Amino acid sequence: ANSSARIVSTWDFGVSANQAAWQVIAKGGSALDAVEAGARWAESELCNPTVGRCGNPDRDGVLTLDASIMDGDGRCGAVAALQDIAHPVSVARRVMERTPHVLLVGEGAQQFAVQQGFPREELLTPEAEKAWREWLKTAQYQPRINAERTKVPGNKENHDTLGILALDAGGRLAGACTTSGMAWKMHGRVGDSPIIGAGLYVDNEVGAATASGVGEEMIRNAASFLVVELMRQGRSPAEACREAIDRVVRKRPEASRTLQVCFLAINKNGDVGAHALHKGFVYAMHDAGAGPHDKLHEAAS
Ligand code: SD4
Repeated sequence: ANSSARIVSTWDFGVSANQAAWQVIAKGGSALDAVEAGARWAESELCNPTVGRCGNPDRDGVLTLDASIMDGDGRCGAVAALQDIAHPVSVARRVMERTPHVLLVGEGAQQFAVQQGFPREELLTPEAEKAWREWLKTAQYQPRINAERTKVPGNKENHDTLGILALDAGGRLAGACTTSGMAWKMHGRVGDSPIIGAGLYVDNEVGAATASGVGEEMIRNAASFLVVELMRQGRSPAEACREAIDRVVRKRPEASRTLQVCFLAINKNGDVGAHALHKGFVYAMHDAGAGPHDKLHEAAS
């Protein structure tokens, strides 16, 4: 693969997602195929409370999944509030490639997935159900910042939404996002991850951005689009992510003290940057460079 090819992913499990994605890039595959492979890894291999199977359910005990995929040429697809389908990112890609639409939700998204041959299966694990029953005792919705994550690598609680961005050997960009959303959300709540421009945005002319954290803030600020547009105006990926965080804070200074928002971006030259509202956001980078290929980086905050 061309030495400029590069993959970045959110959080510590991004290391493994990048490896799955890199196998595609190493064979000369496209950024689009690579990000789908990385997201599929997270949806199936990874058992954590915020992505795919093993995700925590909503406050009614229902596990609903959100995902999106976007190609640098502007094509995109997404699914939201999808139940009982293990690979929302691949359903999102089918929405992009086989429908005239961008976003399918709920029952309609599931119907489409089944028509496309995706099996229906129970994804809620006994552990997630147990965690939900435990939560019901207080039933308080309070997303945690998880600033302690970097001190406990590999910790089971140590995971969140996967956002993955790739630049392939042909200089093309693509991105994907997959999540079970905020634990204990209201039934029907949709986060930023399946909203193009909020949790994910990709433009071959400029770069790509993805987000993790409390999705309402990303939607409010069209945040991933904002990051890409700031790069278009000449900001580096790191500067663009920092300015987008500033925007989040300016809009809701009070709320910003207690919720986490994280941005990760890459430009078309392969420069990577990130910024988070609070400490604790790490991202993984993989490229063809010498030395350790898989490095975790802590974002400034
Ligand atoms: C959401 N952004 O649904 C996702 C959740 C997340 O870290 O990223 N958590 O709002």
